[in-house]
Amino acid sequence: MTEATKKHQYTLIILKPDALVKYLTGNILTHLLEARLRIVGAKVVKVSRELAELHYEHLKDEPFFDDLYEYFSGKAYGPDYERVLVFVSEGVDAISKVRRIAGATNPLEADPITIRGAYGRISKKGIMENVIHCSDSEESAKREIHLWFDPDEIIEEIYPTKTVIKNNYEVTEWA
Ligand code: IDP
Ligand code: MG
Repeated sequence: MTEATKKHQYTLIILKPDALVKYLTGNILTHLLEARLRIVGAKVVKVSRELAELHYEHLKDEPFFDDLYEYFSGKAYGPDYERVLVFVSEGVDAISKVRRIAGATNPLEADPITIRGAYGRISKKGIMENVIHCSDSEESAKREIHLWFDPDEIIEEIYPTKTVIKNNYEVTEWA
């Protein structure tokens, strides 16, 4: 890729509950270091059904969505793992770099050197437990970052914001 076509991008990365169950956080972050990205936001989130339906809006009417939610929320693993670790990362060609390191959606088809190929599996219910989510385009990165983060949880102003008054306090929201 030439200098001219390289693009500075943001991407949303989620370490799904199976990453936490298997204590893979360190390993996965080490893989991601290869992309030379800077983390500009990070937090632990308990995923509600509403958030899952918004995040996976393209899948919410699929027959497997209930099982996908059980997995993605961590309910499948018990209360200690009902959480995900969410990051916003920034860097040159961040979206395609992270997608490449993450690997194909189906862990059985993913290259074994990718995160999903190395650590993913298909559950007994047929859910692709593939350890990591990463945005697949600039449009979805923007949508997902707006969904998961408030502007003041990100260290830089990466998208336009506005200030509103709520209960007599000034609050910064996405514009
Ligand atoms: P992606 O995560 O590679 O972007 P999507 O098609 O957006 O793939 O699907 C979101 C997630 O839903 C996948 O990562 C996987 O965990 C699960 N998933 C998607 N399609 C299927 C399916 O056909 N069967 C079981 N699980 C699926
Ligand atoms: Mg996707």
